[in-house]
Amino acid sequence: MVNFLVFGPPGSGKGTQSVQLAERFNLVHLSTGDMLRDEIGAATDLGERVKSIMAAGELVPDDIVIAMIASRIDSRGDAAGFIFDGFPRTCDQAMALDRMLADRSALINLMLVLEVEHEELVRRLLSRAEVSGRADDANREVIERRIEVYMEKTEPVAQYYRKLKKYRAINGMGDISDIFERLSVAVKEFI
Ligand code: B4P
Repeated sequence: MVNFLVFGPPGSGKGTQSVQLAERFNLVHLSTGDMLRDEIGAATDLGERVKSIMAAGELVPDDIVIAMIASRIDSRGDAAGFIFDGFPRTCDQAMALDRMLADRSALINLMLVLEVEHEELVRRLLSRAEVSGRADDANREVIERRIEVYMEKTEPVAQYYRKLKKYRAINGMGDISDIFERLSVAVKEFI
């Protein structure tokens, strides 16, 4: 099993690129953002609980996302590997993920970190808001808060994997297809 983290600030292209990487390399794509939005869309108790947290640009509590990921990993025991998109976002999530994988004699092979300039992040998210209807893309204040939360709580996760020598910076500026090729070159080293 080979496992990758696609990492970066909001709007860096994690979701966009993860879908394509999963398809090209026959991996299972797990996005905690998509899972949470599905819960909101289905108006489940969990969805109702996280709706306002996400709309404010804050992180959903660790126990919720860790449980969601654990159940998806369990249900896809046959997978050749996973692309984790938007998870882990805190060091506690990272340690929980490492334990989950270790229990299955697996590990994270590489963290792919998309690097994108601040103004470009804001531009992408504001333009997605026009079509997605996502509450958390809708105004600049919330977008800036999401980037701030990333710097405070999520950026330390990159340092965690850097110490494990699993960190790979990828230029996330430019055409989606060019970025995809850069990511693919890194993934191919492990497949
Ligand atoms: P996510 O769903 O992970 O959303 P995101 O950070 O905004 O990134 P996303 O992957 O969707 O966007 P992308 O950069 O691909 O999280 C949303 C919220 O869920 C979080 O704020 C949090 O509240 C909660 N959450 C999720 N996971 C959590 C966790 N583990 N713990 C706690 N809370 C959690 O793309 C953005 C836009 O840019 C798109 O419109 C795309 O088309 C465009 N784009 C991409 N690449 C481009 C390029 N090269 N050029 C131009 N446009 C590009």
